[in-house]
Order: sequence, then structure tokens, then C-alpha cells
Amino acid sequence: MFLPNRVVLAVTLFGVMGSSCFKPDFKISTQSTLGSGTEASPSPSPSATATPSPSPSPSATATPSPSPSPSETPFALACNCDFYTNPTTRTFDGVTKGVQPGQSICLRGGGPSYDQPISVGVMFTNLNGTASQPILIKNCGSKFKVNYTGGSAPIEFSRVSFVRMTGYTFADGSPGIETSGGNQGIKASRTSDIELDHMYISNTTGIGVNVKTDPTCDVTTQRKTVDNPTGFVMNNVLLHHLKVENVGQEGFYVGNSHWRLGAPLTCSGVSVTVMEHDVNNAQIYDNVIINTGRDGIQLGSAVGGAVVTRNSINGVCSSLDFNYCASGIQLNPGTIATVSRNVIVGNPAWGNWGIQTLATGGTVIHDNLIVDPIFGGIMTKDSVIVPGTDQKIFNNTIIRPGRYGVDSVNSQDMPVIFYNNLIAGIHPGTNASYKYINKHANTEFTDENNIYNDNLATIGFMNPAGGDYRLSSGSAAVNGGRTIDVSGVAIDLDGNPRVVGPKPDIGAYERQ
Ligand SMILES: [Ca+2]
Ligand SMILES: [Ca+2]
Repeated sequence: MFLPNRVVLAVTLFGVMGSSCFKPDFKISTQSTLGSGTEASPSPSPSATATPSPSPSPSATATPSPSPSPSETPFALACNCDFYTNPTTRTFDGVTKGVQPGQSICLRGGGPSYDQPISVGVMFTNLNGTASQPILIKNCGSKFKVNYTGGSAPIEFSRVSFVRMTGYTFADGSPGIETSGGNQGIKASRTSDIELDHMYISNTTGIGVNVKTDPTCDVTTQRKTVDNPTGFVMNNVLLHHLKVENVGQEGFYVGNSHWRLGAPLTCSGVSVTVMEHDVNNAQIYDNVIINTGRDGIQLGSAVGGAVVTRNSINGVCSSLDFNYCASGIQLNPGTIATVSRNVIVGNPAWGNWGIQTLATGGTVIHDNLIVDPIFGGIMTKDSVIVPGTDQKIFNNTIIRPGRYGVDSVNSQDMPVIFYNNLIAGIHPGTNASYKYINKHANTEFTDENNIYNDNLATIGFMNPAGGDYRLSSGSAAVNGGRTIDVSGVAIDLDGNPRVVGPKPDIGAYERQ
């Protein structure tokens, strides 16, 4: 498998165990756990079974709240559902079945004891809960496994809203829902207010988790606007504790990629450009992504504020098809996101950028660890301009970038604020044109209190050869940063207080 040779990543399921560089502040749970004092905590889950997360700390110096208790509620193993799927019938139509908001559906496996893998997968359609009474879909009795042999996705949602699908997590850490095969692992189209968690998705030829609605000539698939009131909008997409491994294309593909320019179609014989739907409140957290053909996480059109945090991404762009793959985390136009505390490890033979942002001003990228990005650590471009906004990039650690530490193509009018970042080492294959910071013409780029150093050994990392990029006491990075005035940013990559001592440190880890 594609384990990093220098970084000990949390490849135990869901990235929560045994990491030397990504200390968990969360536990495997069937509950939504984003929060726990982290910055940019999202709204409570729409799930009736989830405990609302604590409020984020407003102070940059606040001590994080204790981790949520690892309450592995055994509800998912009990087969007391209102409905059951059929192991040999793919389609489950909520209207035909008469499913009401607040009811539950158990996933039924094959064989006489319902515990064997099934091959047809399951497609939920016309299934609609409400905000206060979502519909719960879960495994029960045993794992629900799909060894999919069809040409679509093992698990599919179409015309679904206010639904949570969750896999009960077993004592060995494995999730209760597993799929293998398909051209996508999970596909959710014309679907909103959905929470997917605790599943293992593997071995697709295409996307791992695909949550978006591609526009057609039907206006109800196009962006909802004043002029198109029947259009589509996707709200409250929570994707967490998912492990996605060995997929041919993107690990996660959430929202469409042409928010600004639209997509060309021919409708009634006429060439038209249709606009892609907005995404509000997308939250992608605590996922593990291993070996993707294209980007690890690709998020677009997320105009309503998105959170991408605590994901472990290891090995992207194995297709080497850089027309479709740019980075570990790709923010596409329309998106305003907080991207924090992710660990992105590129294999030196692959990959491109650690993070590429074409996002709108207001996007914040902080406390990420990016190791061995073959092209560069972070690339910024201002594709959508909102006057008076900027992109803030701070307290990231970038190790051995291939060509650029950061490449900034903000040639319009969106400044980049670049503070407290640590760029260390140079990829062995780099050439003389290497630059820590590459600023294109007209880019307003403010870099202060950063460290750029091509000699890893002089930084004062704890154990760089072993993949531990925390700071030792003598490091110049300790207390070398400047105070960052961004509301709610209280903790570092480890989940420890961001400010210890007189000043914040430089890089993703604060010495405690
Ligand atoms: Ca892509
Ligand atoms: Ca400090």
C-alpha cells in the first residue's frame, strides 16, 4: 500500500489511531463529532441521533474543550427499523414504501442470515425527511457489504433530503458499511441535507464519494436564483469518518467546478450555458483518503461557507492526468472555505499541489501539514473577486515541495495574507528555478513571520526523518510567529492551544 516513507500517517481506519503527526482530538463514534473546541465548528448535525457539537471557542487563546466521549452507541446493531432494504433489489423508493420523516431503514445483506455481501447495491430515491425529523439509514446485526458488480455506484441517492446513512463502528475500528467496486462508490444527485459517515469505500474506477447535481436542460437541476426559483440548491452536506481508498478519480467530489462560468449544454437544439447549483454548509472532516487517481478532495460552488478539516490524504493524482488532477485538496470557484488541520502527503512520484485554491476571498487555510507535494505546497488564484476580501494562509508546514513552496496567481484584486508558515526542505528532484514563494505579476502578497529554509536539519523539528515535524525547544520557529487575528482559531494541528508563551509559533504545530 502507499504508505509514506517519511511521515507516520494515521492510516488506521479513520485516521484516529497511532499517529505521530496527527494527534486525534476525537474518537470513533457513530455521532457527529466535529467541534470539540475546534475552530470554525459547523452547525449541529441534522441527524436526530447526533449530539450537537460544543460551540467554538471565540478566543484565539482559549483552551480547547475536552474531546467528546467515545460513545459508540449500539443502536446501529439493533434491527428494529421501520423498513428494510431488499438484498436483491437495488431501488428503494421512499414514496412507494411510504417512509415518513423520522423513520429508519436498515440495510439488509445477503444470505439466510443477511450478513453476506450483496452485489446489486442500493439506490434510495424519493426519500425525504425533515430538518427536525431526518430519516436514518444504518446497518444492523452485522456489517453491510456491497461487492458491486454493476456499472453505477454501490450506494446511490437521488431526490433525497434530510437523510443520514451511518455505519456502526465495530470494536476493531472497522465501519459497518463497506463497498467495493463501481464507477463511483457513493453517488448523491438531486440530494440535499445529507450526512454520510462511518463507511469504507474502495476500488472504484471513478470518484469515491460524489455529491453534486450535474445541470441538465431541466431548470430544476440548475442553480436556484431569483430568476430560477425552482432551481436546485444543496444544503448541509456532512461527510465524515469515511475512508476512501484506491479510487480511479477524485476521492471526494462535492459541488460542481464551473460555478463562475457555467456549463455548456445544447437544449432544444440551442447552445446555452447553464449555471451549476450552490452548496451551503459543506463539512468534510475526519476522513481518510488513500491513493486517488485525481484530487483527494475537490470542492466547488460551496458559496455558503465550507469546512474541510482533520482529513488525512495520502497519495493523490496517481493517474498523472493533470488536466483533471491538481492537488490533495482542491477548492474550485465559488467556494469560501476554511481548510485546516489536514495532513496531506504526496508520494514524490505523484501529485501536484498540496492545496490549490481557486476560492473566493474569505477563504482561510491554516494549520495544515503538507509533505512532498511534487509540484508545490499551495497554489492560489483569485478566480472570483469579492472586493475587500483576501485569502489568509497561515501556520502551515510545507515539507520538501518540488518546485514552489507557494505559487500565487492572484493577478486581479484579491490579496494573499501569508503569515507564520514554515517551508522547509526542497524536493531532491527540484531544479535551480526553485522558489519558496512565486508571486505572479500584480499579486498583492503579504508574507511576514515565515521561515523558508532548504535544510530540514536546521529547523529544529523533533524527528523529521521519522515524520515528526513538531518543534523542539531550540527551534527558531518557537514564538517566531505573529498574532493572527482570525476569530475562532484557537488550536494547532494537534488540537493543542495555538498560543503558548509570548507568541504563536511558526508552522502547524505549537510547542506546548
Ligand atoms: Ca479534479
Ligand atoms: Ca509559542
